[in-house]
Amino acid sequence: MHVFGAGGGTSSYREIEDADLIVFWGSNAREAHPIFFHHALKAINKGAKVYGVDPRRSKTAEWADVWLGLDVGTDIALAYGIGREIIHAGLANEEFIRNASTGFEDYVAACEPWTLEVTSRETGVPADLIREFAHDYAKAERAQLCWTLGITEHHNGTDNVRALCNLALLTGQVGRWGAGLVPVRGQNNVQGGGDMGAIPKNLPGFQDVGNPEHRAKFERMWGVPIPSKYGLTLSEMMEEMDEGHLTNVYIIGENPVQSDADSAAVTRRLQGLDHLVVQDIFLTKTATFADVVLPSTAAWCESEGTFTNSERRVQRGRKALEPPGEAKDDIEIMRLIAARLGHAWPIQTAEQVWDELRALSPAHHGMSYRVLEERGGVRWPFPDENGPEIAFLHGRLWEKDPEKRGRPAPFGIVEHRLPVDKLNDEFPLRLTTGRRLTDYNTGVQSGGFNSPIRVGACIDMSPEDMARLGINEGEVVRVASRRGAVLAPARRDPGLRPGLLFMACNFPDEVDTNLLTIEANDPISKTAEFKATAVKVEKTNEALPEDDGIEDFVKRERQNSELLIAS
Ligand SMILES: Nc1nc2c(c(=O)[nH]1)N[C@H]1C(S)=C(S)[C@@H](COP(=O)(O)OP(=O)(O)OC[C@H]3O[C@@H](n4cnc5c(=O)[nH]c(N)nc54)[C@H](O)[C@@H]3O)O[C@H]1N2
Ligand SMILES: Nc1nc2c(c(=O)[nH]1)N[C@H]1C(S)=C(S)[C@@H](COP(=O)(O)OP(=O)(O)OC[C@H]3O[C@@H](n4cnc5c(=O)[nH]c(N)nc54)[C@H](O)[C@@H]3O)O[C@H]1N2
Ligand SMILES: [Mo]
Repeated sequence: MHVFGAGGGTSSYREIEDADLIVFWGSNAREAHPIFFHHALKAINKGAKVYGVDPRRSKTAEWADVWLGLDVGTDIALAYGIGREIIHAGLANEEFIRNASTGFEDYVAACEPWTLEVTSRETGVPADLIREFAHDYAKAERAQLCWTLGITEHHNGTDNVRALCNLALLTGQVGRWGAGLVPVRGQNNVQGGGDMGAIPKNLPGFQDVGNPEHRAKFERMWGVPIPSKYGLTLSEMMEEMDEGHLTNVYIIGENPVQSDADSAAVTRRLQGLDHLVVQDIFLTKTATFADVVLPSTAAWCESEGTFTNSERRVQRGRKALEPPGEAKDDIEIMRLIAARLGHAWPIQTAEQVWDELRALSPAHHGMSYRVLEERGGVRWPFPDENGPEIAFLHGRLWEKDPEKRGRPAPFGIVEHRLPVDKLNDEFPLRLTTGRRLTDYNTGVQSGGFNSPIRVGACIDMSPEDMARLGINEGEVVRVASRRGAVLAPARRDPGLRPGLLFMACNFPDEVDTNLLTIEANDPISKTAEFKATAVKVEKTNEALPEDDGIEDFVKRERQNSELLIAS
């Protein structure tokens, strides 16, 4: 958004098939984005070179021709080192820089200290690999730079993203077919959530709440005044709960007791509320703290609607199963609540919701259900029903005519700063957290199934650390951070460098990973530093609790939280 003026990936899935260089930077797409990765595989089959930039030799890094195994939280240093090498080797795209960017001089100055030697020392990546990356990325005809949470879930995630955008501006690897910046979205419809205005600053269609014209348009349609004040992000809500300003909370389809950093603090806040409502398709751990649970048993396959994926393609979702019993879908529940609050919403169906959005959001205006059906999905912006579709964004930056080129993209001068949770003698190991193929987010929707390829809850350790600490594979160990401790069986992973540990965030029923993590938020995105926790690992005689069904689960969770609060 800051650099190019649009908060979305620049390229379409199909384009990666034609890329000759693909970078997965802090992205384990092999496990987390299998569909997208299959498009990448087509390019790999055609000979594309792949780089993996990840502290772990992840499943994706295993597919890479070159793996840059950097220390957690040193991405900005690495990007500067690459940038400096590109500049000094005379590989910068001077014409593109002149026409399409601003702030290049300052960027050159900021790169200058980051020689290959300095960068290598700071990041742990061998100098020759940094050099190889720089030359390949600059010389590639079409390079796709894909990143995800390894970049964004840090106290300086926004700065990290700016550092990667700098590399694309430096080389002109953006705004062309096959060349782009691709932050692959997390969930099947996280882009759609943003499109619909589930962002504290936005009305639907990325229209700023602060803009009186936008507000007036929505006020006319909705018949109510809209406050000009921005809403709160999730982490700001947590702060407001601490301050006692936010006392009533309504959670729809989210499980923050397990998914937010520093679970003990989250639990304490939810228990301190005057009133908590949870609307979910399962009785989650979060729901066990609710005053009212609204069972929304109409899941994605039981309701109509649309999904917007990472390439901004809106597709129809169709009801494949009848919802069980008297289950209502989320629209119906909200409509009934609105009615009790004295507002008779005329809208009943997903299509009516969609048509209202189309009337208000120019970028979605042309996407009627009919067009979505006929075309099998359409990418925004799509203002006109007959209009053409735009595959990649920011092609304007290549226009010869300065007027058509529009606002130039600024280089970002960012500072390399190490993670907030510092390593020391007491907490000498770096824990990073993330995903496994067979499990999904907090495990609510994917937990409890058996599969031979399922890894299960555990802590991954390097063979060196296991030997040093005298830990055997499968042995239950105690992992402790400055905030809490968990028990987990140890698993040997030769893809981890000594000093680095990995835990999935997918198995909180068995192991509450987020009891360990730190609530250090990026000042702009407000995302927590899930990817960098300082921990220690100790041998223990304690055993893992047995699985004992939902009633005991609820009882145990309540007891646990009381203990946590007491402590
Ligand atoms: N199977 C499965 N797929 C999923 C999900 C799931 O739960 N299960 N969840 C979905 C969601 S919501 C999301 S957001 C996406 C996330 O998709 P990804 O971001 O690909 O998943 P993660 O495993 O969280 O993190 C990616 C990588 O970041 C690396 N990393 C950690 N620290 C650093 C660092 O400092 N620098 C760099 N360069 N890398 C680092 C980790 O080692 C990890 O391999 O996945 C989606 N897809
Ligand atoms: N340590 C650590 N923590 C992390 C991360 C990490 O990498 N490491 N990743 C973070 C990321 S990227 C994400 S996205 C979050 C995910 O965090 P959450 O969003 O809290 O996790 P989910 O398990 O996806 O929870 C979604 C909930 O929605 C419910 N649900 C599903 N369909 C419907 C529906 O149709 N209607 C309603 N009402 N409910 C429904 C599900 O039952 C589930 O309870 O976790 C974050 N937490
Ligand atoms: Mo996510």
